[in-house]
Amino acid sequence: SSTEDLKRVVGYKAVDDYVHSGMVVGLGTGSTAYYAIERLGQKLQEGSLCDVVGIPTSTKTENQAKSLHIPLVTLDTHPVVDVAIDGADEVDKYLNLVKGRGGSLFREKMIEAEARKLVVIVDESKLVEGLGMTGAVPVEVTPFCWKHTLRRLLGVECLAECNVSATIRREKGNIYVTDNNNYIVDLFLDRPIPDIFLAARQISEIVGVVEHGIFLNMANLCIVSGKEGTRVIER
Ligand code: DER
Repeated sequence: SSTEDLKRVVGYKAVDDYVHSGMVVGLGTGSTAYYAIERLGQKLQEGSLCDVVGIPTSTKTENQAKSLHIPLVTLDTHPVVDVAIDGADEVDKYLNLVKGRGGSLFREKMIEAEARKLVVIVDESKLVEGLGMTGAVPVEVTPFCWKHTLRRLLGVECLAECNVSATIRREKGNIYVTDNNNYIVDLFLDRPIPDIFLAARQISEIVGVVEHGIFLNMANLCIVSGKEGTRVIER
């Protein structure tokens, strides 16, 4: 089946198996989370779910949820999230993640950090041995002196042997601006991150860094779809 079918299967399964009436649901961002949001809208519309409110992790997700008439709230009024459902760019065997290639990592991490259960939904192409090899490790940075922050990111001590390169993310030639009016620096490594906990800490210590796309010890389970069907990996 096509990759879209694989995304739809896990998106729908996440809602069918983990969202119950009365829940506060963190709504992820990306082409896989898209299907979970679609399914939630469907079930609220048909009445098989009720009294569910969503907390969107991006304006893109907010717009999709609004078009499906999913009632939306924020962490300010609903600080406890019963379940969050989101995609990922990479998932390792401990369910540590790389996220943010879609540009929404800050709000995703803020909302998913409050989730009692984070359900990650991926097609099997996202499963990796070591993090940081299939593409960018995104880092949200302040616009103020972003070149200085980019230079500091190039020098993260524990990534010294990974030959790090870094680019400011652009969209149609202009610097990409996140929902939070920040920029994104994409880090590229030529080998997997040796110590992801140390890397996460050293990246966060750089003052111009707002947040990064390494999500450690956050996912509770991961629903994976592949040619042989779907399976659930628990942490
Ligand atoms: O950018 C993000 O954090 C997205 O959730 C990304 O990690 C997954 O997007 P995809 O489902 O479109 O691959």
